[in-house]
Amino acid sequence: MRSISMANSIETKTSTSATMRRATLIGRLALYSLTVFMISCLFVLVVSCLWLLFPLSEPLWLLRLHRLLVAVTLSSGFAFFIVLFIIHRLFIPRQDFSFRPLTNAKVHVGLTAYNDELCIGDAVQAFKSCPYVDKVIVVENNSKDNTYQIALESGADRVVTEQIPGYGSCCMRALEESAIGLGDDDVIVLCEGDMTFSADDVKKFLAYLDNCDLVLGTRATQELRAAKTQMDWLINPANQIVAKMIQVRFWGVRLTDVGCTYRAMRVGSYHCLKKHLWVRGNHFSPHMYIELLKLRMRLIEIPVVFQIRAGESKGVGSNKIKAARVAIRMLGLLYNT
Ligand SMILES: Nc1nc2c(ncn2[C@@H]2O[C@H](COP(=O)(O)OP(=O)(O)O)[C@@H](O)[C@H]2O)c(=O)[nH]1
Ligand SMILES: [Mg+2]
Repeated sequence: MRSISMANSIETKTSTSATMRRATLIGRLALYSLTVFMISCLFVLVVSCLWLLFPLSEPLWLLRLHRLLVAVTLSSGFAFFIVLFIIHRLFIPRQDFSFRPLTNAKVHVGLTAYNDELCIGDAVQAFKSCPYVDKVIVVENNSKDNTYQIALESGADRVVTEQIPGYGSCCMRALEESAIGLGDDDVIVLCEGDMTFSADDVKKFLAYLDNCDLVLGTRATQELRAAKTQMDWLINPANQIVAKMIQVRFWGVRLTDVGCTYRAMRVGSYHCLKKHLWVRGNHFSPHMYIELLKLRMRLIEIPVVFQIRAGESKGVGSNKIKAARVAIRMLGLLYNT
């Protein structure tokens, strides 16, 4: 097999900073031109509707505004096409696929928990009985209930209390704690301890880690989702839209979900990434892989099973107001990246 690239674990080492700068500039141009295109399409629609309201008088200002908006729409759409399909292809080197088989890799799972006494015990036991998993570490976020004791009694190898509140704080600590005692070619898995995800999916993550730095779960696959989960009629498509915007910025990667905690990473790649992680809130999930993509590391998204949460949601759940706030923060991250 000729083109198997075993050598380099992390693309950062081979990517020059000039390539990274070019990728940033071209990615931003693509994202901004698409944004202008979408906004101007919306305005063209509004002005066309206004026109219908003034069928006889046809005011001149409306005609001029309409012409201007159509011109902006056409030119931004054209710019988007040129940037993405011509400039990107010409100036950003293609990444060859990579194959670095995981041989006898140890796997540590970090579970997040916050007032999750109803589910953390079952989650720990499920991951402990998974044959691929060596250790299960629970990071609870200063819970007021019995999460700590139940996690310990259920067989967690370690239970740690993270004092700084926030989903992102909990995830960062879970990654850090899971990496303790592991070598660069071992694996850390991040998951929620709320029983929405399945321990049986660990084997899927391990299979794809041969080819990348981070394997990310997606909850967007209907065939793997319980009938009534928090990924409902609005949260699911909204997640997919934000994911596609990220995809435009980092053209080449394929994304369909922005809020899935379940993911697995090579420890060596995590050590390169961790100094770039800082988001403590609910928008940590895309922040982690946006930083990874900025470093031109490899990411593969895979479908995972998604079930109904046991106990009350502390994050977004299916709350539309919270979801809108988190989506705005995620887009804020993306546009400033
Ligand atoms: N929102 C939130 N979640 C936290 C916090 N600390 C830990 N978590 C954990 O992060 C995960 C995500 O929260 P969850 O309630 O499941 O939100 P959902 O997935 O949007 O329903 C769960 O495992 C929580 O227990 C925190 O301070 N805020
Ligand atoms: Mg959850």
